[in-house]
Amino acid sequence: MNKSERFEAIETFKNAYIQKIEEVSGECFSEASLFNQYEALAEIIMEKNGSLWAKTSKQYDEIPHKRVYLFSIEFLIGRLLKAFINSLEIEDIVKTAISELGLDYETILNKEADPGLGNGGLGRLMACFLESSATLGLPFHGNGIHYQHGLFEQKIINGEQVEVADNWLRHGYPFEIRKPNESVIVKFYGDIHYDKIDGVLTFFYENYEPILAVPYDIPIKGYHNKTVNSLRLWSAEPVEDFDLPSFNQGQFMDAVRHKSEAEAITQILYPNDNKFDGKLLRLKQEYFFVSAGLQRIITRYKRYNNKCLDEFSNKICIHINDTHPALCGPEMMRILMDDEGLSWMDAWRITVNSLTFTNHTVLPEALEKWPVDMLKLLLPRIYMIIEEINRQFLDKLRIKYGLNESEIAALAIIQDEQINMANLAVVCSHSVNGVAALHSKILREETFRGYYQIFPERFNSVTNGVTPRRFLINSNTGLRDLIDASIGTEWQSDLFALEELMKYAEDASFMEKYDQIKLTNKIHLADYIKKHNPVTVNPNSIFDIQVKRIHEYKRQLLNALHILDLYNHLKENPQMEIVPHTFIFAGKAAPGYYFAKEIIRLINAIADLVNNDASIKDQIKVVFLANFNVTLGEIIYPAANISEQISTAGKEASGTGNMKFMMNGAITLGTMDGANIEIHEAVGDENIVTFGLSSDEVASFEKSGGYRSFEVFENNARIQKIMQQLIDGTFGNFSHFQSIYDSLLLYNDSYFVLKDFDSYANAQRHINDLYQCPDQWFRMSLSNVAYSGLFSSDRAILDYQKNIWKTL
Ligand code: 26Y
Repeated sequence: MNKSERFEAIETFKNAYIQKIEEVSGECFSEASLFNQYEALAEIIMEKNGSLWAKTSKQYDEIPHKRVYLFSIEFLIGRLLKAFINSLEIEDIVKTAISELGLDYETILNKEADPGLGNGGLGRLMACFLESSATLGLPFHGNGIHYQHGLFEQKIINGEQVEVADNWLRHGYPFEIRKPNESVIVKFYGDIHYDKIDGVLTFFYENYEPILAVPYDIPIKGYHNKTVNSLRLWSAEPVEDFDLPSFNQGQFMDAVRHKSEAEAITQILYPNDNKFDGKLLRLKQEYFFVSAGLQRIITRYKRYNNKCLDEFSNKICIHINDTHPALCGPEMMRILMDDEGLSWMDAWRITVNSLTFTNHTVLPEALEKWPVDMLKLLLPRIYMIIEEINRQFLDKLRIKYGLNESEIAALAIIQDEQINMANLAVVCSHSVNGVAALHSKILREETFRGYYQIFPERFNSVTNGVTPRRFLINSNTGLRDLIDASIGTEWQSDLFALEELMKYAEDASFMEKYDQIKLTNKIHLADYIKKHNPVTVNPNSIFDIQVKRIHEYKRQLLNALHILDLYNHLKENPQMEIVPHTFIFAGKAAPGYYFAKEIIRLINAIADLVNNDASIKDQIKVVFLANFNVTLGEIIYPAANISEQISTAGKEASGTGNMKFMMNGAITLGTMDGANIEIHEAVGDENIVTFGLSSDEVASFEKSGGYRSFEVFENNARIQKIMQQLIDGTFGNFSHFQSIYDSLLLYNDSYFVLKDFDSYANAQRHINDLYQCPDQWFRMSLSNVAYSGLFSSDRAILDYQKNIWKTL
């Protein structure tokens, strides 16, 4: 049988699959394990991808469009097998064949590891961008790190987060191809000497430590087309493996040490998001994937362009995802000057014209600042180049722009013996953008104010988006089928077409089907909850969900304290009735972030109290689901009624979970922050519930030293009660939450939790009322689906193409 015929009919697929199972397992079909069944399916699909992959590369080489390379230290891609199968339009055949063979499709898919090669929003956004670009057929490739261990697995033990190493490669990963032939050397430490040779200053880099960078490529398949792009992840290895017999004991130990030091670079993903901690190994990671990626891109470019780099920036765009790859600037200068022999001026022109930069956070503690001493020691040549970029830039500020010394100091790349990586990224790029309208405004007016004054043309804004394939089509098949049956399938590649759904807003039979789908999704989640947590939830209750990293600014604490208050209400008024509510949380805390871990412990303590109190008659339930990741998200988003997006205004750059919920018909309960503002605009005021201080109000309190949380406390008996409960033994004698109490009262509540409390509680009451009008609720929910077109990553990628990468 020809391989391409495998997918043409159920029978041919069955035969091919049986054969593949026997090949991978070395056993008869009936003896093979579940893992073999998964492996075989993955392999068959990879063979199909492989031939499309080769064709795509060839096409790109023949018609040389401008290529975009996305440099990111995180790519949170999620499981791939189902996405591949659906994108290849073979789901029906594969599913039916597998079931006719007496196997279970979903169970097989569940054997796949979920690669946790990212922390949260930023890494997941990159995965959405890869998927959208492939779907749009664009030459767009990712460049990142092949972490041996991804983000830790979270367990909840006695209500607390416990971290377990994530060994995602334990059983091998069938979707990557190792390409040892394309390995490159990345150099660390050492000394720089220079000499004038033929009148030209020439640099020699000696005594460096070479590390081998080996690429692993993962195919990125476009939806319902033939495009396969690449995500290239670099793995660190010792340059030479050692030859045992020739070593004496001492050399052997050195060699082993060198091997493990080399491999350490790509051993683990740093689990912090939003807190910079300046570790040498992290700096090594940043340079490692930047250098490896750029070397390879430039080598390849020269091969196809007669070794001439003049046109490089017209053909290639290197996109810097946050500051983590900001060494792209100096590294590109190094390659162009030291390896390719270009002058500083030519190298600088090519560098700036090739680089574009996106910022993802304005929290000051997240901004990367590397000590000069560390950088100088680890990357001596790169440091020299940064110094020179800085020197020339400051001269320009003085001479061309006439800035005074204090204005200049604020814009310097090197400040207080530290390299300010955001400043480096802005200076080395020709475009800087934020990820939602408000965030971009804050970048222009606050974070990069001085830069905006001198380079206004560099500043852009692109609101984030998410891929509807993963977050609706493949994960909410009920809704997908209903939409297809109602308005056709065009919306799958043009999400704006969902607006047509509004013609069903008054259609009772559509509403019935729509509500039934939501209920089915909620039952599915309820089953998952039952399996993993000691609680049974009512699928007819409101599913009110907050899933995201645990952080003070995201204010899971506000949500938790409100639940405690609601519980108090129910206890005080036994006759009171509300629509039953299930409050669902999930998310990881950075292992070193004590306060975030206390928030998890508090949520679980509240869950324990509330779920086990029969007197409130199951009116509220609280669930904390362990180990939130992309796979769990795919079960959660389709089941939500309420999407909690309640960050302190001005702090959440965009948010993307808000978009995933919206697409699945959840109603946003949110502050006017990040992309919530644009969601509000898209759906209209009547289809969202907003509350709380505006970002201007927060900023003006902050400028005057914060607000006085004690005053709020003094004047609010309900707040007094919940605060008291944190420390009075309500949660058992040993379960006090002193640090939470102190942060809210003694340390003035930096994230305005108490300040926004009443407004939030009112918003929650409003939701309770709205839910009791099914027609209105349906209309609100449908409007959220219908107006989610703007939040497709297809739209975001088109914006980048048009305004930033200039590839359209
Ligand atoms: C420097 C290090 C500590 C660091 C590591 C990870 C700093 C930041 C991060 C990750 C940031 C991040 O995920 N930001 C989120 O990016 C999303 C995509 O743009 C936004 O939607 C979200 O609001 C923002 O918090």
